[in-house]
Order: sequence, then C-alpha cells, then structure tokens
Amino acid sequence: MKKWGLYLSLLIFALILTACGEPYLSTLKPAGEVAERQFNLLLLSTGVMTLVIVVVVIIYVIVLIRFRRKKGEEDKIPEQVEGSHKLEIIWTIIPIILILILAVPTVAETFNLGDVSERDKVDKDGNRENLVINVRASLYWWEFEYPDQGIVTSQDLVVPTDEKIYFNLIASDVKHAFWIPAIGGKIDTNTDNENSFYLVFDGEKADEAGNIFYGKCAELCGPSHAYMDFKVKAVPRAEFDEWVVAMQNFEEPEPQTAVAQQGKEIFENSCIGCHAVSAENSMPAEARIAPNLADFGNRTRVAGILPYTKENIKEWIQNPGDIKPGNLMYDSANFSEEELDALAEYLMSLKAQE
Ligand code: HEC
Ligand SMILES: [Cu+2]
Repeated sequence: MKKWGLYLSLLIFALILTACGEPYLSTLKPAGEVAERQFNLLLLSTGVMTLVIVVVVIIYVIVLIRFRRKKGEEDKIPEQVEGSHKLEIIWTIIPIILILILAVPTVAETFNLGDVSERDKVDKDGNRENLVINVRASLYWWEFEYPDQGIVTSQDLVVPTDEKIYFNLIASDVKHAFWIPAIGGKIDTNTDNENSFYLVFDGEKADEAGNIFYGKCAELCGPSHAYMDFKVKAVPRAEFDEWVVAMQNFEEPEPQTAVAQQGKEIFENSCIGCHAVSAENSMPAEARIAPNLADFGNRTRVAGILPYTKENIKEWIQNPGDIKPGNLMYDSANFSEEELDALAEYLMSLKAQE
C-alpha cells in the first residue's frame, strides 16, 4: 500500500509538471513550416506505433480468454501446431509495410529539411535573395552575424517572419546544439565543420506568441548548459529592415548623465577588452570573445536567462559565476554599489532603436 501511494504521487507530480514551461517552448505547438513538418512526422510515427500496440493487445486478450484452461478440461492437451506458412508470411509482411510507411516520409523529409541549395541564390544584381545568418555558439552564449548586412548581435536573434532564413552554424569551443523548439531544429554546432539548414517563422503564430520565441542549447556542454538560452524576436519584414538599418548606423550614445559617464569610463577600463559595443562585424570571430553589447539596452534577458532589470544587470556584473557557473566572463568582481549603478545605467543606454 505504501508503494502505491508513492507511485500515485509520482504520477500526479508528473502530470502537474507537464503543464510547466514557457509558452511557445514546445515542439507540440509548431510555429513555422519546418516545425510543422517535423510535427507531422511525429504524429505519423506515434499513429503507427499506437496501431501496433492496440492490435497486439487485442489479439493478446482474445487469446488469453479463448484458449485458457477450462474447468473439466484440466488434462486436455490442445492440438500441437508447428509452423504455419500463412501466419509467418503475414507477420513478416505487415511489419515491412509499417516500416516502409515510417521510413519513406522520414528519410524524404530529412533530406528536404537539410536542403540548402537555394541559400546562395543571387538576383540579377548579384545580391543574395535569402537572408543568411551565421550562428556561433560559445560557452554559454550565442552570437548572430548577418554577413550581408555587415552586423552582429548576441543573445537575441532578430528575424523577419514568413520567409526562408538560412543558418550556418559553428561552435567556438565545444560542441553545442541550436534548437528553437517551436520553430525547428535541433542542429549541432561543431568546432570543425559548419552545419547549415533553414527555418521559417510563421507571422501569425509569432503575433500570438508576442513576437518572442525561446531557443536553447540542446547538447550538454558544461556546468551552465541548462542556462544557455537565447530569445528570438520574430517581426514582420519591414520592422526587421528598420532594425538592420538602426544597427548599421549604431553609434555609441554620448552619456546623458554624470552617472552614465562614470559607467562608460569604468567600462572602458574593465570591460572593453572582451566586449565590443559596435554592431559592425569588422572584427574576426576569434576576437569576438564576449557578447556584443551594441544593442544591450533592448535585450529581453540579461545573459540570456535573467529577467531584464537593473538589479539583475548589477547582480550579473558583480557575480556572473554564481548565475552561470563556469562561464568565461569572470567569477566575481569587487565593484562598489555606486560603480555598479553607473555600469548598469551606461549599459542600459546602449540601444540601436528606441
Ligand atoms: C574576460 C572577458 C570578459 C570581461 C573582462 C568582461 N566580460 Fe562580460 N561577458 C563575458 C562573457 C564570456 C560573457 C558571456 C557569459 C555567458 O553568458 O556565459 C559576458 C556577458 C556579459 C553580459 C551579458 C550580455 C548579454 O548579452 O546578455 C554583460 C551585461 C556583461 N558581460 C557585462 C560586463 C561588464 C560590465 C564588464 C566589465 C565590468 C564585463 N562584462 C567584463 C566576458 C567578459
Ligand atoms: Cu549546451
């Protein structure tokens, strides 16, 4: 009886937990063409497996009831049958058909979804027709470079909706994996070769989701792997173009207050060696060893995970190692409250767009 209580509470607990999580962080709520096709494959294989289970259970129950030992016939030995051509052919052919039903669409879709032959298609002026984004994963943050636009950003991926976007993905230290559950993936980011695929962000679904999707690292990469999140701002094409122009014209704002001025000075002493505050992609990737902070004032999160508040920014600057163990910024710093305020105020003023 004791055990039953345990099992029951585990079951209830599991049921409650299934309702947890962020909205639009589920493969079961596809919000783009790729995720939808992956979801359909999921439905197909679940359907085939359910069919097999149901049929087997039905046969099993029928056999249990019909051929059980009956009263008064305890000593009766039933007819002994060995081998049946008909049955053996049936139970070989049926699984082959089921596997074909599973395999043909799965293999076909795997190749279709990995098809990047249109990635470098150019129009008559020699400009690439599709948007290409280079993703670089590092312990424990993400960088997004827009090679044709000449800009780079970190942590928040910004994309236009309702068009094919091609991604080239690498990692700079260890293997990570890029995954936006509602949109598609996962795909490994490797150190020694580049992977490519495309995704589509559905405009209507993006609207419903408040234009924000959630992305994750899906390959165990170190102690802060679980915190290696990123966000996707999926916006209509016109809005995306405005953002690109704003990023291209980004200039570090002149500090408006004495506090921000002080923050800028501390930043230039202690932080600029790692962090860039220009949105241009002029530096080589090896030199980009920390998130680009050009548009930090518009981030949805601090360091990819903390809610975007001044307190959290200060907390992060003082003790990044407590928030993301093993991260490559530093473990802890010794800034005064005043210096932290100054740094936070300066960082929050770094906006490409109001
Ligand atoms: C040794 C290089 C290094 C130095 C010096 C450094 N950082 Fe960082 N910083 C990093 C790395 C690496 C990350 C990414 C950490 C992660 O998310 O795992 C980071 C992340 C951040 C983030 C979060 C970025 C985002 O997009 O959410 C902020 C804010 C930040 N640093 C501010 C500072 C400030 C302010 C200073 C100076 C006081 C500083 N950093 C000094 C390497 C550095
Ligand atoms: Cu990871």
